[in-house]
Amino acid sequence: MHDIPANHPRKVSLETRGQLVKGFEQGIVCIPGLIAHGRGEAFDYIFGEKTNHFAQKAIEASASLLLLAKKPVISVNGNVAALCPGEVVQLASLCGAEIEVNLFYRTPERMEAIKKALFAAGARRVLGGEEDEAIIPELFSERRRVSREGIYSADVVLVPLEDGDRTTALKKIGKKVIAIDLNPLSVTAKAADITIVDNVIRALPALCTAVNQLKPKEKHTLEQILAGYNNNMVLGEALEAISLRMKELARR
Ligand code: PTJ
Repeated sequence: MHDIPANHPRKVSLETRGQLVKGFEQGIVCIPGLIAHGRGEAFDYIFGEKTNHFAQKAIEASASLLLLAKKPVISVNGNVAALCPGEVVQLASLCGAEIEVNLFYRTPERMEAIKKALFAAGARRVLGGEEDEAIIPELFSERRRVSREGIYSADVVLVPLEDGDRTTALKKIGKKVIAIDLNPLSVTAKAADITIVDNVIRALPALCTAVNQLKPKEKHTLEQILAGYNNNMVLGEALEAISLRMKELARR
């Protein structure tokens, strides 16, 4: 990949694309993953490429839920493994979560390449692809195949950057789902218990910070944060932010 000049106005965005292209070359990211990133980028541009107040609220609620969980699991796909493997490992260790590879466009080669990237980032255990996998009912994509020790027996599942149907299926079998999705209109964003409308490259580090800050708090404080959280309201705030930003840009 080309080096991006230090003063290029789109440096971070271009470098992020570069990470995905490298991930594709290493067999981690699939071609549709590159397209999915483009959709995310478009929303991120409108949101001002920053962690907005609605995302921060969701991050705090997510940190509380992860800390209260008995068995939290972080689900990892190709894009997340290419963009933030270190943050996945850090978050898992901070909140005692399992890491599980779960892919929509699943091949044995991609499962292995993603596991390798996570181990290289410091993971000690990565689930996914075991011989005695469990099946999530009413889910017909490859994502239905999950680890018995991971997503299948989890109480809270974090699904950064997801496609539509799995969150609904996970909810039907009693899981609490935290999604990270820049599109506040997506099926996943609407179905999740908590939706962090932010770029994974900012949301995962911010989630690590929030978990660190909330870790010493009493259980009832975390429960109060969760009780005061309303995902529909947060998604509404994200949509309002889009509308305000458009008006602001139109006035310039
Ligand atoms: O690695 P695999 O095989 O599991 O496949 C992964 C993809 C991403 C290809 C698959 O899950 C897919 O097709 O996803 P969708 O339906 O395109 O949905 C991806 C969602 O993530 C969209 O709503 C995007 O706006 C959003 N998104 C893309 N990039 C980011 C993002 N959200 C947060 N941060 C991003 N960097």
